[in-house]
Amino acid sequence: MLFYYNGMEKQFSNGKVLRLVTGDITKIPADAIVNAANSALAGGGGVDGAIHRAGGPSIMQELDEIRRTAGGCPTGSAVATGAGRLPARYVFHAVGPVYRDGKHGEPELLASCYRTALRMAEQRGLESISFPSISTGAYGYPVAEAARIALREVCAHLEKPGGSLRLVTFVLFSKADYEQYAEALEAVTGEDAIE
Ligand code: AR6
Repeated sequence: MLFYYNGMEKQFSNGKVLRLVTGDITKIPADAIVNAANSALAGGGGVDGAIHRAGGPSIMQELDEIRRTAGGCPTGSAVATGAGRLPARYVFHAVGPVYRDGKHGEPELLASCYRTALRMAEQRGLESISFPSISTGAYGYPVAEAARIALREVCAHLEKPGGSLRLVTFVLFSKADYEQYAEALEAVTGEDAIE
């Protein structure tokens, strides 16, 4: 069932909730905040820059250590750090694909980012996680396509019984992105209804 308020919410029959809001992901409390990082884990602009600025230097210090031991993070995967001063326990730094033409594995790599972050949250017994729109800024992924992929993964996860996650929030940075996600949520929910 879809509910509309200062944002949009889908409630699953098992009580879990998917929420779409506009805003700054660094300001919204969640057990885990997902970052749209790069495979060098080197920091950057966009949401990555905002997370490091708001969270403080401890996040980059932890990433330095991960870089030293693991060398970085492959596209489609994610690594976890603490959240510094952010209103969260963890930051999951997910590496989305750079969009070329959609025929270079981009959909699967993007889906894999969301799946990996959801799995990392469940492994830690977390109840809430917030995502930005991974890959749709500097990495150029068309928002409408990315939204469908992201929402399919999250809906498939939340539909399952069990698990610790009760709330997944997409924090969209612009009204235009929010509208694309809202439209995609209607479409993905429609796909569910047909099955
Ligand atoms: N809260 C929520 N969303 C935000 C925020 C914020 N504070 N700031 C930006 N966005 P991008 P990518 C949105 O470019 O495409 C970085 O340099 C933004 O409007 O941050 O995955 C990394 O280091 C867009 O909708 O991430 C990588 O090198 C979305 O977040 C590269 O960019 C994602 O845009 C990753 O590119």
